[in-house]
Amino acid sequence: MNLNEVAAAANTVRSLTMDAVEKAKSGHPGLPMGCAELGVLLYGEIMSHDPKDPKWADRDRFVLSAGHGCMLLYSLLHLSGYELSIEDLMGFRQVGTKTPGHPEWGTTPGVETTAGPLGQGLGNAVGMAIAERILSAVFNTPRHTVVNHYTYVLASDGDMMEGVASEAASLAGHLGLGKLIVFYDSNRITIEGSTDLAFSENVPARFAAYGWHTQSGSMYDAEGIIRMTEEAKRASDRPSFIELKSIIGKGAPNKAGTAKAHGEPLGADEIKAAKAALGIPEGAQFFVFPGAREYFQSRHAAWKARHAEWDAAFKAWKAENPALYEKWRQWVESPRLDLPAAALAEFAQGETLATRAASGKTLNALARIVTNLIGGSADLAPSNNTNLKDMGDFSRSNPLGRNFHFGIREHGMGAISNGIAYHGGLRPFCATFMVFSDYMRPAVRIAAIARLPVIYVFTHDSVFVGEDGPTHEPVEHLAALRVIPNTVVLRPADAEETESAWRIAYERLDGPTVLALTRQGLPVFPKADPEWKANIRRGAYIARDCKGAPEVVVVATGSEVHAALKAAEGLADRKIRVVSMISRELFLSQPAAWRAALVPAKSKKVSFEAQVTFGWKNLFDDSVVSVGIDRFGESGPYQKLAERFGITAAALAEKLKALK
Ligand SMILES: Cc1ncc(C[n+]2csc(CCOP(=O)(O)OP(=O)(O)O)c2C)c(N)n1
Ligand SMILES: [Mg+2]
Repeated sequence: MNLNEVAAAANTVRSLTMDAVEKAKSGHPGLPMGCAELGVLLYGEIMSHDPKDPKWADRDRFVLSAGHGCMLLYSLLHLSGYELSIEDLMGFRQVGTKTPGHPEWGTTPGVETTAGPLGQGLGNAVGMAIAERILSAVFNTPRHTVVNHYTYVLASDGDMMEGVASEAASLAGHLGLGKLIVFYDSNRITIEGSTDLAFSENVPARFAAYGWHTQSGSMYDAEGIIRMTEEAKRASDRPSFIELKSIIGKGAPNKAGTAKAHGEPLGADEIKAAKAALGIPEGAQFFVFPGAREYFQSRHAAWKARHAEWDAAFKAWKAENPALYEKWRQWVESPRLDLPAAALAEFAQGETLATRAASGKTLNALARIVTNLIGGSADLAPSNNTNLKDMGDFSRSNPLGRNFHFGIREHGMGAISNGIAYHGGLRPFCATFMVFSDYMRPAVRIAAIARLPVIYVFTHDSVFVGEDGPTHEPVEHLAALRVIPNTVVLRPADAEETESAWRIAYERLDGPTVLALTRQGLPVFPKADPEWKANIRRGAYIARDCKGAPEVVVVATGSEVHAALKAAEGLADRKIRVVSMISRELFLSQPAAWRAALVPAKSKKVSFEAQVTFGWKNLFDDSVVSVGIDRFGESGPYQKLAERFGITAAALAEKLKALK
């Protein structure tokens, strides 16, 4: 390691950051300037990566959890030779560039996560380290190692304060994820000023209590950082936490060490002074110090050699283990299998079971076919019906277990599931009561932004939870989940629809999918549409029809469909069509003519769903009559609640009779 070259590269990060933020007239110079040396060491000395092949399966992962510091990441990706030009850096924070205001997965080569909401990245990294643990156990053989990489994180004070990071770190410690190494940028400054305002705990002691290996040192001691990283690797039975005392905005003569350096351009005068102090020629913009490029260029041969070594090992492994390679192909290279046409689980007409129970059966059948499907619940597996029978528990000692026990940590569970999805090779699902989707919503939102194919099993999907009362009864949650772009919410109406729902969820790779499932039993009903299995994929189908054009179309979802069917049966003299709408998003994505054929413009429209009525007018028009529950629930037997809130066949029939 040539310390002069490292310094030149670090000061180049400072130079590029100051100018990019100044040019954009917005951004966060403090973290990149404060952590420039660590960044250079990570990309130049510590990490095994290949800028020419950013998707190399066995690369080390780097997660910038403090996503606001993304000029650090962009500068390093540029300098180390990823496809990110100096012009790209000049386009920082502009529309349509590869350098958005916070890192976005899929937008910039080499960016491993969408980050910015503090704490999420650390949670993602735990998921990545879990994925590495699993894949290494599945694919490595006594003769060959094809999965062997580290997950590095740079996290800030804000990351340390957020609950999601604590949840994820607690689980990481419990699981002993030895290949997870977190660097803590301990600059003791946040937006409002010193962390003395609100944060005085001993952070390394907290991580030690979680079961992590911890060390402390200086951000500006390059040899110390290398030494501590080696030490962290040696502590292979625990994740590692390295606190690095640092100075926010280091290099800015007046603003360094203050909140002024956090999140705004330094300003012309301060930049001028900083450039003079750093030795940047007067007037130079986006200046790259002599030696900085050379430093990274000198690394390319080593990176290439390491990658070639892996290629050779992989080739030999593949030749010796064709069956294992076939698994690799299905898991890692082309991550979706075509499912057999036959039903994953069979259900008899008239059989009554909760959709969560039907989901449990279907999920188990699916997991036997899709061998990289893994997941679990936040301590509610018996209620969510997510237990994978005879597939073991993932734990410190059993990396092959496919059932995850996330503990009562919904937010951490969401972030970790995202990390597993980012990593690749595995298909994650996770579960809780629908009402607690709020506890993990920020992670669901990022899954949606990054279009991660995470499957959420949210059971107990209405006031029909019953006796547990309003705290446990979701009323606004379907609306709240449906409103997230790129997300598909599926609310199946019986066991057969649940089987279809799992297929739709599994086949969907461009965003998260929610399964909204009942606690209470529902009868399996005969479907009027002989093509229902095809049409349900479009979001809706005709569950019961009338002769000729319908006078009324009742659009019901989930548990309300069978009540709607009963109501329509009792009004046999009326022309009533019942549509089961498993997904509003899928329905809305269909051509207008198809939608109008299902729900004709001339018919009266009634929506029927045991949650808030918000959104149904948007789906059709103002004339829609919405039967729902626009208030919080109550505690009591669910049949009584159904009567109280008017979500019964009888109550609906009265409404239909009264329709003008
Ligand atoms: C969940 C979340 N809340 C709030 C913010 C807004 N925000 C961005 S950075 C920051 C805190 C900055 O302090 P620190 O994390 O120590 O970063 P530093 O200033 O040291 O770069 C805040 C509150 C955010 N990005 N995410
Ligand atoms: Mg800070």
